Amino acid sequence: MEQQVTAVAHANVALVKYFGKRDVRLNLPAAPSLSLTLKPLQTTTKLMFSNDKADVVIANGVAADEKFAGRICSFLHLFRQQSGNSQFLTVHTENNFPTAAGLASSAAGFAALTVGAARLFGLSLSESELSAWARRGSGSASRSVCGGIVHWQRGGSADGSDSFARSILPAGEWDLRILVGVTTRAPKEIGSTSAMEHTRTTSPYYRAWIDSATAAVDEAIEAVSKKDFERLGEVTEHSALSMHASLMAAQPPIVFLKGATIDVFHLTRTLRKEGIQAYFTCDAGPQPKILCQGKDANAVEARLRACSGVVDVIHCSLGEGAGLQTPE
Ligand code: 2P0
Repeated sequence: MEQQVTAVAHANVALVKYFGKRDVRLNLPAAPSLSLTLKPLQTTTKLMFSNDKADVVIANGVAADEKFAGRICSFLHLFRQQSGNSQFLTVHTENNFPTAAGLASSAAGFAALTVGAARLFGLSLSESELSAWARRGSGSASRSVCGGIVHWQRGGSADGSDSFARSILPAGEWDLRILVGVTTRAPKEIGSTSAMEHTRTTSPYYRAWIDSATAAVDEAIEAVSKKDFERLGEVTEHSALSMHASLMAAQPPIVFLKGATIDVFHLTRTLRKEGIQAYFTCDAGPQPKILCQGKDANAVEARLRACSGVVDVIHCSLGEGAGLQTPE
C-alpha cells in the first residue's frame, strides 16, 4: 500500500456563479454553475500516512489554523469511514497564488486533497465520483476536479449523488484567457461559505438570483457549443453583477468590490468600445477578472497592469483537471 502521494489541482473561476445551497451539510447547490479551470493557479498537496493520533495540516509551510485544519480533518474522516482505514495523515498543501482572497483557493485545495486521499485510501473512483466527493469539501472544488470548461449540475437527489461536475470542452479546444487583477493580497473579511448563507437567509434578491441561474447556465452552454464568445461574455458579466447585487442587498450588506475592482469593470467596457472583446467577472473577493480570447490577451493585460489599484496581474489559460503527480 502506498504511504504517500502528491496531487495537484488548478483553481477555477465561475462564469455563471454558484452562490447558494440547497443543503449546507452536503454542499448541494441551489443552482447549476459553469466555470473555467485555470492554469497556472495551482495547489500541490502531499498526503502521508502518519502514526499520530490526529491529522496534521501544514498550509504554505506553516501549521494551518484550527478552523481550516478542522475542515480538512472532517473531510478526511469521510475517506476513513468509506475505506475502513482509520489512520491519520500529515498533509502539506501549497498554493502558488494568494490564499483566501477570492481566487478559489478552497476549490483547488479540496480537489487536490480528494484525488490524493482517494488514491491513498485505495478508493477507485470515476471522475464524476471524485467531483461529488470534492464537493463535500467545498462546493466549487467539484469543478476543479475537471479540466477546461466545466458544468456543475445542480442535481435533484437528497444524497447529492447526481450533483457533480463534468467538462463540456477540453482545455485545448478554445483559447480563452482570464486575467486576474490582484488588488490586494490580504485575506478577505468574510469567507464565501458564510457570505453565501447570510445572503440566502437575508437578501430579498436571493430568490431572483437563484431563479435566473439555470437559464444563464443553459445559455452559457449553448454559447460554448458554438464558441460564441460575445454571448458567453454577456452571460458572464450578468451573472457576476447579479450575484454581487444579491450580496449587497443582504442585511447587513456584504460588499466585496473595492474601488479598484469597479475601475476594472469600467476599463473592460472601455476596451469593448475600442473593439477589444473583453468581459469582467468577480467572485466573493475584491479581485476583478477579465475574460478574453488569446488573440487579445496581451493587449488586455497591458491595460489591466496600467490600471491604478491593480498591484499585479495573473495571466491564466484553460487548465487540465486534478491529478496525481507522478513520482520523479
Ligand atoms: C463560484 N464562489 O461559483 C462562487 C462565486 C464564490 C463566488 O464557489 O461553502 O468556497 O465551500 O461550498 O465553494 C466559493 O464558494 O463555498 C464559490 P463552499 P465555495 O466560484
